[in-house]
Order: sequence, then structure tokens, then C-alpha cells
Amino acid sequence: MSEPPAWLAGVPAGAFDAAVTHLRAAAAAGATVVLAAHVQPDGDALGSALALHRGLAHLGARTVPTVGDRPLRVPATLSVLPAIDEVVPASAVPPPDAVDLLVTLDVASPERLGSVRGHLDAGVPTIVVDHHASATPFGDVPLVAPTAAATAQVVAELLDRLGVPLTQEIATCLYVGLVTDTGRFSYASTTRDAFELAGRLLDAGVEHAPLNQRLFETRSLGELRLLGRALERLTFVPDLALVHTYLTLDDLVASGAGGEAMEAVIDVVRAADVAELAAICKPAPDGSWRVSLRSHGGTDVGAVAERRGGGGHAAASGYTTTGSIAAVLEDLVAALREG
Ligand SMILES: [Mn+2]
Repeated sequence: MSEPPAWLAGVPAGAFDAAVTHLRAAAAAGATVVLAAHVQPDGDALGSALALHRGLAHLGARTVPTVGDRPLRVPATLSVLPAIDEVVPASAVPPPDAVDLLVTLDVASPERLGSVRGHLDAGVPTIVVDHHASATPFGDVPLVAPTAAATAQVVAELLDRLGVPLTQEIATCLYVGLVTDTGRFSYASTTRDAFELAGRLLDAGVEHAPLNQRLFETRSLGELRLLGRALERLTFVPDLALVHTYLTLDDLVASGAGGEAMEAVIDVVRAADVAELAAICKPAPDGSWRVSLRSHGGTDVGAVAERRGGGGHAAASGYTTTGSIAAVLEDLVAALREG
């Protein structure tokens, strides 16, 4: 037996016991449990939701995995997730009075629930499963592990405590969450615990090589064309060591890429050798902008994003804003100069 994961020490006292009690009762009653990943879902959010979906269904609950984006848009690479076709559009989620329990996965603030927020606001009992240090407290059970590298680690521990067997499908969902949120086990957040879980997941039958090929080495032509447009606009702000760029709705049309293809661009932008900070402004259909920030360590971009009404980690964060792209970029630079 390996030692318990070190990140457990950061979880609020009693949160695991409370979550297990709620979920056991829900499963025993055949209750309806909505599992909500954050809007613009990534591998950790959807992998965590679908692992719990399979695990709770095994115990007898009626689970509804969903994302509060309307319309639902899932990154093409996440088609590797077992049960991805079972994700329910937010418009088809049962109304609050027909839902017994809400579990949020990788959702750092109520805003990140999108249209599922209505269930939280209507008073549906809510368990928050997350690993964001900057998480805005909400819900009834804060199962939040600020030093875990991925929400998938918290879900793995939760499923163990619920006595759910680690099937190949569940392990694959957890692996996708773990490998994406750790940057293929490369970020500083990747500790021994992450590698130990990865070992268990491989033992459970995860085929990591083809998964990684699809997740990290495969892009559509549209995505590559969109990346080209973002790279053409790279701007360097020397005093901040900031490299930033932006995309427009026209870029999405011209490239043929889906909006979710914008999520991967920041990973290329932040590779610039001069960049201590990287940012991209991504357009939303309603005319607002989603600003994504990355830091190599000197600046806490989580704090910067929080001051603009967003959130995230010291190294990766984001916020939503409005205005002309010139004004948005000017304000971004001002926010970073404040530190
Ligand atoms: Mn995550």
C-alpha cells in the first residue's frame, strides 16, 4: 500500500466524509444527480465528471453529466473519453425540483457553471469537487484540494472511498483529467501522488500511448489555421515580459475551427522564449472577451484575474470582460503592471 496522497492535508476537515455520506444516500435512493463540469470544459473537468458518472451509476444513482454551455461544445480531442456521448446538453438537464443533488467538477466559481448555475441558486444540495486554490466558496460540501494537480485526483480518492471498482473506462476518464491538467506530468503541481495515480490507472488498463497521441499530437487543419492567425498577431511588451495575442469571431469563420480550438492557442504563445507572462483574448458569441493568462512564476496571474472578476491559479487564470480589443488589451497590460 502506498501512503495517502499529500494533497489530502489541504482538504477541509470532514469534506470527504460528508461527500461520501451524501453520495451513498443518493445512490441507495436511486436519486437524480447532476454532474456539472465547468463551461468551456477541458480534459480534467469532463474526465472527472464522466468518471463520477460511471462510478455513481454503478452504485445505483441516476447521473446526468453536463456542461452549462449553450450550445454544448466539446473539444474534438476529448472524444477519447468513454461515455462522452452521454454528456447531456444543459437545455435537457432536469429542472431543479427534479434534481436531488448537484456535484460540480473543476468549477472554481458559480459563474463557471454557466446555465447550470440556476440549480445552485435554486437550492439544490451541492458538492463542490475541485482543486483550484482561488476557488470562490459555494455549495454545501467543499471537497476542494488546493494542492492537488487535477480534480481527477480528488475524484479517484472519492471513488475509492465509495468502494467503486476502478474499471478501464473510469481509469481512462481519470487519466485524461490527470494528464491534461499536469501538462503531461510536467507542471510544478505534478508530485509523486500524480505519478502514483497514473501507475494505478495504467494497471487498470489505460492505453496511454494512443490517448496521448490523440490528446496532444493531433490537430485539425482548422485549428492549425486558427493558430496561424493568433501567431501573426503576437505582441511583446518588454517591461512585463508579456507576449499577448487575440482572436476574432471572423478568425473562427475563416479558419473553419470551432470555438473550442481557441483553448489550445495559449500553450503555444507561452512557449516564446522571452515570455514570463502570456495572454490571449478570445471572443465570445455575445461580444464579450475571455482573457486567458499564464505565468512562468514571477507574477500571480490568479490574483490579477480575481481583481478583474475571474479566477484560477497563480500560473494559469482567466477573466471575462467587454469593450474594443484595443481597450481590452490596454486594460490587460494595466492589470499586469499592478502585479
Ligand atoms: Mn482542473
